[in-house]
Amino acid sequence: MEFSRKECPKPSGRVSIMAASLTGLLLLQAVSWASGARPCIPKSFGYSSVVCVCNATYCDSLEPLTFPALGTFSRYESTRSGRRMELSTGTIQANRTGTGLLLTLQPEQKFQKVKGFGGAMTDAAALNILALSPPAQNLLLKSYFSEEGIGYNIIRVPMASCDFSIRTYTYADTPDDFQLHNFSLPEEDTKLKIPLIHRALLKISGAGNGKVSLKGQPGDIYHQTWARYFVKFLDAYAEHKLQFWAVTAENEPSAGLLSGYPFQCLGFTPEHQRDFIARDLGPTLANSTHHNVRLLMLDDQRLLLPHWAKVVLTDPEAAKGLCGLQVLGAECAARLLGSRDAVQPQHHHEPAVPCGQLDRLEPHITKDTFYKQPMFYHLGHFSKFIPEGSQRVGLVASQKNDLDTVALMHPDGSAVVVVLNCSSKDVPLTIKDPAVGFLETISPGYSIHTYLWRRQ
Ligand SMILES: *[C@@H]1O[C@H](CO)[C@@H](O)[C@H](O)[C@H]1NC(C)=O
Ligand SMILES: *[C@@H]1O[C@H](CO)[C@@H](O)[C@H](O)[C@H]1NC(C)=O
Ligand SMILES: *[C@@H]1O[C@H](CO)[C@@H](O)[C@H](O)[C@H]1NC(C)=O
Ligand SMILES: *[C@@H]1O[C@H](CO)[C@@H](O)[C@H](O)[C@H]1NC(C)=O
Ligand SMILES: CC(=O)N[C@H]1CO[C@H](CO)[C@@H](O)[C@@H]1O
Repeated sequence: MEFSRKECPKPSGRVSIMAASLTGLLLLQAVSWASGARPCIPKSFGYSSVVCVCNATYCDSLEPLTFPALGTFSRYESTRSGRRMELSTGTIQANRTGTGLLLTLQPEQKFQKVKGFGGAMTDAAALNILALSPPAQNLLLKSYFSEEGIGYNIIRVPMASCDFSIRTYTYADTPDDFQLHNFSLPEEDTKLKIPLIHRALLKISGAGNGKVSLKGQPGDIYHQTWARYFVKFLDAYAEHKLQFWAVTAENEPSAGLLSGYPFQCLGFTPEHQRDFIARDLGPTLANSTHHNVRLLMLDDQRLLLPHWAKVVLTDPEAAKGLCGLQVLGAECAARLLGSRDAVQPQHHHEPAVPCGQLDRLEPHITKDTFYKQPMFYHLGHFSKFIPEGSQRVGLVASQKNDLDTVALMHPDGSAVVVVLNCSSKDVPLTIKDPAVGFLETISPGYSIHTYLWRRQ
């Protein structure tokens, strides 16, 4: 039994890396950095992992997604020790050679379909991105939205200010203006977010119609007016040639119910949201030129499910207006450099809220540089390989284990499996696809892998 592992490729190197399986057979062969892909320039801030440093002339990138030949598979690996989505290829075996954990794909067991992956274009994000020089901004947007990056296809846009703004505003600050005559977009939208959204959309291939999803962040007006405010917002963005895929009825409705919650918010109980959707927002949207924009509910923490969904969906009028629900992940994740958050520009505007205080660990700012955190690549292990329309399918483990796994089928029938090992041990592993055979591999300690193969 032998493991062989070389160091991460250096920027200059075009090395091939080999990883040997436990059986001694050479199953995985690393692919050298091809012309399009550029390796991470790692930097450690003394936390468990590293960040990748980008500037105006250099940023690590990936090849556009290509599929391995039938009978072979691609493996993309990121590790705490510093690998970042490194590609290797392996041969699918007719018979199982490994022992230990077996994960069996069950394509007939079908779950949800995926719309996509993305991030939020908040005021703080826009200010930070625009603090970089235009070439560095481009590399940042490419990292997120292009085929050489992690292929995000969804952008969440807060309506008016939110907890990532540097001032508090709505689009209709005139009291008792129930017809919203004074509705207008401030410079945060017209000068910061909208131009950046356009540039991001240019990076997304095939995103000509610019559909984006959005999050709401309310002011304090009556329900009909509040519903009209949604339509006014969609109208205003449409004037800037941005058409939305969906709106959420309210961002984090439960937060507004906590006394002393420090951010701008509007509290909704599930019953209140149900009635607002049924009587106001649903009909108002349906009767507007934006009737094709989907309406999503909840947009809050997962632990509110399934109760929230049950309450709202019991009303047929509310259910009629809704297309789905949205669950938030860790929006305000701790931002220790080299620990978890996605991208950290060195330039830095404080959001108006405590979240911003977590950012202060950065070194001080002079250079036109941004850092891609481990979380960026972690998300990339999903976003780059799981296109819109993919469907989650069954993946059954032969024994109890600590790893997190998920399997999906692309619309064209190719398979994707993501394996996360959050502990220190290297573990041999076999993925069985009844249609093609066995993928023998290893899940190294503190690693995330994406596997990709054709099934026909
Ligand atoms: C940008 O990064 C590259 C790669 O690390 C480096 O060679 C170059 O000197 C950097 N440019 C500036 C202006 O710091
Ligand atoms: C693979 O297994 C089949 C039976 O399942 C057997 O007939 C065949 O000889 C095996 N092939 C190899 C290369 O071991
Ligand atoms: C609101 O709009 C009205 C009519 O368009 C205008 O007269 C008024 O000055 C506006 N008020 C504010 C506060 O912008
Ligand atoms: C739908 O819109 C039209 C014109 O915009 C308006 O006259 C009508 O009252 C609206 N209907 C509802 C149910 O809101
Ligand atoms: C792939 C895999 O089996 N992952 C392992 C990650 O580490 C834990 C702890 O050692 C194992 O239990 C998992 O099985």
